[in-house]
Amino acid sequence: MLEASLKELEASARARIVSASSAQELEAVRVEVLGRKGVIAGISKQMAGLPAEERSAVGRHLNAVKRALEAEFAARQAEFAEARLAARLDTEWVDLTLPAPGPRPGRMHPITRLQCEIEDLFLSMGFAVLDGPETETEYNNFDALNIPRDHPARDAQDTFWLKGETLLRTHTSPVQIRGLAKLKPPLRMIAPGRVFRNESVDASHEHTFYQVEGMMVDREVSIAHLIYYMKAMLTGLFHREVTVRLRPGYFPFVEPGFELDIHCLICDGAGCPVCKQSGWVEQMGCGLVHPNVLRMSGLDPDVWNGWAFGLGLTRLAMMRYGIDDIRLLQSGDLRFLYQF
Ligand code: FA5
Repeated sequence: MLEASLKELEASARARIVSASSAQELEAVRVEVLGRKGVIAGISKQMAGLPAEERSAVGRHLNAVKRALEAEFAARQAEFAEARLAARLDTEWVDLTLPAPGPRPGRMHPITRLQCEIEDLFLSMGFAVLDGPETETEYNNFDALNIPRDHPARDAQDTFWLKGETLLRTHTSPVQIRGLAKLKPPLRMIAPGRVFRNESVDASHEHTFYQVEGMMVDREVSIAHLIYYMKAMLTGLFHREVTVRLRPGYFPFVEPGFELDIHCLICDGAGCPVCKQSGWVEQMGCGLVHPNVLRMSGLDPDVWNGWAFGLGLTRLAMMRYGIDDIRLLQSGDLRFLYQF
């Protein structure tokens, strides 16, 4: 009796294994047949009532059916796993014959590159490179530079004021004051950095831009030294003769003061939006350090004098790389940046 139902069980289980249409359906059949409370376990329990001789024969048959079905289940499970893998490979594939993309190293921003070159140039001429904070005191940004509170020159640099008597520095000149306090004269220093002005933005004006400050203080410093160093810097940067012109310029911290312009290299002087059709681009202010500035920093202007300049690094980068809109430099546009 049990033998007959074993045969029937084996045949029907095989048929259901073959016809199972999914791994889940197959698993349900396996639990029903081979599980702890399954059909085979049930038959096994019924064997207890059989005479000993018959029990061992049925037992052997039962084990053989169980092993055969286990093998059938395993084979069918493997088929489903393989089909799953094949479906995945159809959608997720990699073309191993494609060339590797290779590392994409970062590159230096044009302003950073120019800044490094200027630092190297001045280091080679014996200058120290100083750093100053972007958040400055009103005293260092204005007062110590001979720009008292009610002085109209404060309005010329639209200031982002912060709490207390602090501000976002409007120029790198406050690092002159820090330099005078830190390095005792004779001294030569430059200070590159970011500055901020509450200005409307156009092709040649940014609210956030870069400058490089430079200063030399010694016993007998003249305008001839200033012109020499400015020319040395511009020739070093442009690797060619750059036409410059000096105009009288007013900065309360220098006397006499000048504006140094360079011939527009974008349009070769013909006129373009960057040079406002004038053929010249203002690059820096410069002059001899005002006696009041030296005095406020504790130096005797009868013993010491010096020159100073403040260069527009962002505008210089535009000239150097032929960039006709200052806004591109801080746009973060990778199409623009990957050109350098
Ligand atoms: C100054 O900032 C003075 N501190 C420079 C100085 C230093 C004079 C030492 C004398 C002695 P000015 O405001 O002109 O000066 O700015 C200097 C340069 O920064 C300009 O020649 C120009 O190249 C650049 N610059 C000024 N405003 C902007 C702006 N909005 N966007 C981009 N560059 C600017």
